[in-house]
Amino acid sequence: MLFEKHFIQDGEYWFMPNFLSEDQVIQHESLLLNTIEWKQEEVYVFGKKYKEPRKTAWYGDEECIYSYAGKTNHPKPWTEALLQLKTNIEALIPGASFNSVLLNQYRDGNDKMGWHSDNEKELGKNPLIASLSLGATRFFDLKHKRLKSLKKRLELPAGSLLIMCGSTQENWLHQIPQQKTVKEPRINLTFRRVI
Ligand SMILES: O=C(O)CCC(=O)C(=O)O
Repeated sequence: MLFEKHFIQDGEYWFMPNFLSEDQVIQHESLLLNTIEWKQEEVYVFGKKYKEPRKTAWYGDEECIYSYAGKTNHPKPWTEALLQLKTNIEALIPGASFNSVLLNQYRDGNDKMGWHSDNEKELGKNPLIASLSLGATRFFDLKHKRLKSLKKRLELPAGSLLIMCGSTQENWLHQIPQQKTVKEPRINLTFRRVI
């Protein structure tokens, strides 16, 4: 299995459309939907409380405390299935070693994730983020932080693996936009190394 490597201005991403087979996708999707402790978290934006427009969960090594959207998160311990996925992804990327995974569940096309970069200080400089998609295909948008005309729209189908690396988080934002026509759920797992 090989990655398609894409070198973009001030960044880099790698893509593998078929990291998981169709059977593996179905197995993992139903297992994760049913066994992960999903929560719809509340966040404060300019002092106002909102429910996040998706469900999330955080799993990993015990010491991986991670601040996200102004909150400190303690991970749940790895499940067998998550550990297996982590090991299989690490085997494809020389030097990769993840100690945590953030899971997002987009219940349908109304759920979304706004523009952001994974640039929290706990991830260090130039983090490598491995993002596995299951369920509905959704758009994944990228835009350069300074060069406003630089934008990209990818589609992330079930079973695909996207790696963001190099200085992508420093220079680019990404989002999962709403897609009202999508009626099925999507699950995304981003494997990370928290320092
Ligand atoms: O759902 C996705 O593909 C993106 C997830 C994401 O951007 C994140 O977890 O930071």
